[in-house]
Amino acid sequence: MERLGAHGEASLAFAVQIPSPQSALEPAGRDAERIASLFPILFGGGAAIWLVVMGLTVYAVVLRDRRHQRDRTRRWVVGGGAFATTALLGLLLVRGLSAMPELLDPGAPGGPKIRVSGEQWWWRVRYELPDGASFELANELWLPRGRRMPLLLESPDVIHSFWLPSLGGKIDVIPGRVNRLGLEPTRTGTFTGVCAEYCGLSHARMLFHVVVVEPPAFEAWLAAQRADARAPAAVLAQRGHLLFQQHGCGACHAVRGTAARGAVGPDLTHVGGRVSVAAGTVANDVAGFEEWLARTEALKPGVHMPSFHMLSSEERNALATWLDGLQ
Ligand code: HEC
Ligand SMILES: [Cu+2]
Repeated sequence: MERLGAHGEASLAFAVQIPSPQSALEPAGRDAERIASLFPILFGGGAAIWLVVMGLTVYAVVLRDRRHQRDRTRRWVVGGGAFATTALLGLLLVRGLSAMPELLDPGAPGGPKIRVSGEQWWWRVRYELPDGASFELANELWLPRGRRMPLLLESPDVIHSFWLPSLGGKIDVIPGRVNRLGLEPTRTGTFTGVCAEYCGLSHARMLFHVVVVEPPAFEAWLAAQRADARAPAAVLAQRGHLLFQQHGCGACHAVRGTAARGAVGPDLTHVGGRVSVAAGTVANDVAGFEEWLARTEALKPGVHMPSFHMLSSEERNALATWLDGLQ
C-alpha cells in the first residue's frame, strides 16, 4: 500500500511539480546534480546526430537518380553518416566518462562507513562507526546533509542494482565484489530508491528510503540506533515478545538487547522506527505488522520468511504491538 502511495506521488509530482522522492531530474545531491547536468548535453548531442543522419538521408534520396552526382552523394553519406556521428558520439562519451571519477569519490576517511547488501528481496544496511561499533538495519539509510559518505555495496545471492536517482547514480551490486559509491546530499528530505536489476520473484518489492537530515540530527540518530532495544512496558507488548521467542523468530532475526541473534533476515532492534516494513511492502504501524505476519508469502512472493498464519489474530496483534514499539 505504502509502495503504491509512493509511486502515485512520484507520477503526480511529475505533472504538477511537487518535489519528487525519486527523480533524476530533481537532484538532491552533488552526484545527482552532475548526472542531471549531462542530460541536456546528451539530449542535444543525440538530437544533432539525428538531424545529420536525417539530412543526409533526404539529400541522398533527392540526388539518387542523378548519375553524375553519385560520387558526391557517397562522399557525404560516408563522411557525414559515419564520420560525423562517430565523432559526436565520441565527444559525448568523453563528456559522460569524465563525470565518473567524481561519482566514485568516497569522501574524506574517518566518518561512518555504510555497507549495503542487496539480498532477495531486501537491503541489509550496516553502519560501521569510527570507534569500532556497528549496527544493522534494513531498507533505510540516514545521511547528513552536506557531508560526503562512502557506501560499500555487495550481494550474497544474485546481481541487484542500487538506484537512488535523487541523490546519485545507479550501481550494480554483484556477488563476490565490493562496489563503491559516494553520496553527498544537498537537501534534507526522504527519498526513495529501488532495485534496478531483475533479481527474481519479488524484485519489484525492493524499495528503500534515504532520510537526509542536518548533521546534529544525524549524530542523534546514530546514537539512538546503536542503543539496544527498549524492554516493553505494556502487558500486550510483553506477550508479543514472548510469542517472538516461542515461535523461533529469533533464529532469523536479531533484536539487540534480547536473546534473538539470527542473521538471515533484517535486524529488528528498531524496526518500529523505520519508514516502511519489508522494503515498502506494508506501512509501518500495528496493522501493517499484522498484515505482514498473516500474509507474508502472498504479499511478497518467494520471500525467505514463512507466513505465520497459524497465529490467532490476538497473537498477531500482540506481536505487532511489540514490533511497533521497537522504535
Ligand atoms: C526463516 C527465517 C525467518 C523466520 C523464522 C522469521 N523471519 Fe521475519 N523475515 C525474514 C526475512 C528473510 C525477511 C526479509 C523479507 C523481505 O523483505 O524480503 C523478514 C522480514 C521480517 C520483517 C520486516 C522487517 C523490516 O525491516 O522491514 C518483520 C517485522 C519480521 N520479519 C518479523 C518476523 C516475526 C515476528 C517472526 C516470527 C513470528 C519472523 N519474522 C520469523 C526471515 C524470517
Ligand atoms: Cu532486483
